[in-house]
Amino acid sequence: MTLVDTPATATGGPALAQERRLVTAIPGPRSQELLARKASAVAAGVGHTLPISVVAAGGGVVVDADGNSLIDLGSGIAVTGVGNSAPRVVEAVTAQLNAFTHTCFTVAPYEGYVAVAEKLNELTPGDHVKRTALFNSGAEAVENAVKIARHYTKKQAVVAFDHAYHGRTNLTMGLTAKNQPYKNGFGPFAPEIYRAPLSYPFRDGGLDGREAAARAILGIEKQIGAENLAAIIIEPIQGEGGFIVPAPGFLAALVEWATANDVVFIADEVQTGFARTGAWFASEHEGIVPDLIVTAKGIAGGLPLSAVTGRAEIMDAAQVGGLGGTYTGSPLACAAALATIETYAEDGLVERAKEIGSVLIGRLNALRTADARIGDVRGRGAMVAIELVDPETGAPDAALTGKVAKYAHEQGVILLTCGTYGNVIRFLPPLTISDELLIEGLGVVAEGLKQA
Ligand code: PLZ
Repeated sequence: MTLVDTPATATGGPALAQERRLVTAIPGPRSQELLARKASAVAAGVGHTLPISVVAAGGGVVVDADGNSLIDLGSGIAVTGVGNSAPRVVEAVTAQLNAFTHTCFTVAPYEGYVAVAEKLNELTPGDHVKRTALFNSGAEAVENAVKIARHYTKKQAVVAFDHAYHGRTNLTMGLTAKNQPYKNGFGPFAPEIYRAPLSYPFRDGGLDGREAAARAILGIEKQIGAENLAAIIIEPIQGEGGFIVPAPGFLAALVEWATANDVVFIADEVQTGFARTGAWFASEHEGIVPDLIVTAKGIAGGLPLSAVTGRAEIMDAAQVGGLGGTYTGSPLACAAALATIETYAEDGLVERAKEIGSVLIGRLNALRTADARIGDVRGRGAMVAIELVDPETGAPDAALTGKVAKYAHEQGVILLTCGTYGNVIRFLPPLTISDELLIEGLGVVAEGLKQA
């Protein structure tokens, strides 16, 4: 018996034929076989969106074991901005694999980690002196940002926002807003976490950014008190919560208040970071300089890596040995990150994200004009969403959203949904996707809306 029935012998990367190709129904027989094995081997709580067995991916497509080629509008949730198996990443990781695979940076350091820290210190907003610490996952980096902020301020409370998503570990479940499926039955959650109202222009009844910030700040002052508050953590554009872009001025007013009150402002740029929004970091669109910035996902072309970067005096507050972890800043992930960052810069992918954004926003707005079920089109760069509603009442329409997503999956398009009310379709294509594939994918979504 072989351990793997369907070895991933296919070569991925950008050389893969860039086409949507359906040779079986989805799922095809080989994918069904894997899903049956998954059901009997993998814990039921680990779900999947697409019923396929992936063997290769690259450019703007994902290929399954039956030979179907799907248009990728998800990038593995905003991870493969440079595309799957991006050539520079493959080369750098292969070289690192041949040199050494692990020493534990806190036992015996190596250059890759330091070079990634230098790059992040240079690329993130603000020209103050910075330091970086590396971790494995977004949630782990968020936890460490909170640890660092508490240590520096000698305060304990943390404020997160309505619709926030920060992870699935215990502290980050507490920061995450949505009960199902993330929190239900998994408590008790960590203490000293408080929730403030967000700026959500589509559902805020005309509140502008400054007014929404004043509402949040009043609540914080009355219910917590700045003298107890270590940090405010917020996604500059909310991801899982529904691609909510706060009204202009909201983030800047929060930063201003935090700075005046010895509260650390943490930007969670796990989903928005690294060229995704048409800037290196989404904070730049609002002209804010976070004290700490958390990154992951798009940082390393698919290898697990995350980071906290921020003001040297805050980052350096923790005692030696207070930050670390066996695999944090793995040499393989660091090699991948350096190659990934080089790819964004050398291949003009920040600009490409803007172009993808114009294609998406233009076509989705045209759809919206003709279809009142599309209540809102929003986002920046290659991070765009539509919110689906009942045209009469404006109530969220999760059922319609589910139908459109299912249709897209059956037609060979990887399409993700999100939102507190499950009524948002989000577009997160790799920045290496062609306009042709992107437009074809959007066409499938439009057809799904028509048929639903
Ligand atoms: N902060 C803003 O978007 C991860 C979650 C996927 P990890 N979002 C995708 C899922 O269903 O688990 C995310 C994020 C923001 C933190 C995280 C957490 O990052 O790398 O998944 O831990």
